[in-house]
Amino acid sequence: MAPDKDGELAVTKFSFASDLASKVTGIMSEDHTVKGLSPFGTQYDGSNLRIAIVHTRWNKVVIDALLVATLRKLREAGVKEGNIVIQSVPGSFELPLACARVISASQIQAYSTATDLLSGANSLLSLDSRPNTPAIASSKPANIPSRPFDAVIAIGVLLKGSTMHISEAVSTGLMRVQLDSGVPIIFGVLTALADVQALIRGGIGGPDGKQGHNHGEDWGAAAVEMGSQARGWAQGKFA
Ligand code: DLZ
Repeated sequence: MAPDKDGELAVTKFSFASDLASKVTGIMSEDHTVKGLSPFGTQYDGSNLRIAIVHTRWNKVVIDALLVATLRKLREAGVKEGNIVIQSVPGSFELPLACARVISASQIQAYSTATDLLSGANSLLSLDSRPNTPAIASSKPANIPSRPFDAVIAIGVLLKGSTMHISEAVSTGLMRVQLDSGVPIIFGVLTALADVQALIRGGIGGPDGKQGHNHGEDWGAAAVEMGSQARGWAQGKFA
């Protein structure tokens, strides 16, 4: 006996659903679609970059894991220890202001270094040839890094539905900071529906504490890529 119309529809629906499910499973098992940043052809050199990380202290266990992976990736890309500045803030809501101020602080540092160098050069020009005079000694620039930050990584973990309004404010705020300052802000703010999801996204989920993908790696790589690109663009160069 031929199946009735509803039966056919049900079978068709079922096979469509199972096809879709297997496609989704297939997609999810491919690393780069779901699990993180797809590798880019260019290998960026971070050895000349200066990068800030601003992280929150809410949900510290996940934050610590994200921070470790971010730092590991920066070091792997050649970013020097002395060129990484880490600052902490209470929660994600504080991230936009902190990132904006941290960028300004690095510009102030760079400006004072340039001024020190200039006044040092001026003093040298006005000096006679006596070596090691106090004026020469004081003309050495203080040990302040001479570059403003090339990129800032903002790291936070927002948990559960009650923080969704914070999440929106933070992403809008961080976007504004990067567009206003011209300094790339790497968006390292996870919004998770439950603790378990946050742990997975910090690569410390599951019973063994090793499940998931640590997004900090992606943020470290993104900071080096965007920092290098933005510096090139500022000089009229394309990679
Ligand atoms: C208030 C609050 C809550 C409920 N949850 C989180 C969170 O899950 N993650 C986070 O980073 N911060 C949270 N905060 C704190 C706010 O971001 C902010 O620090 C305070 O409201 C003080 O401005």
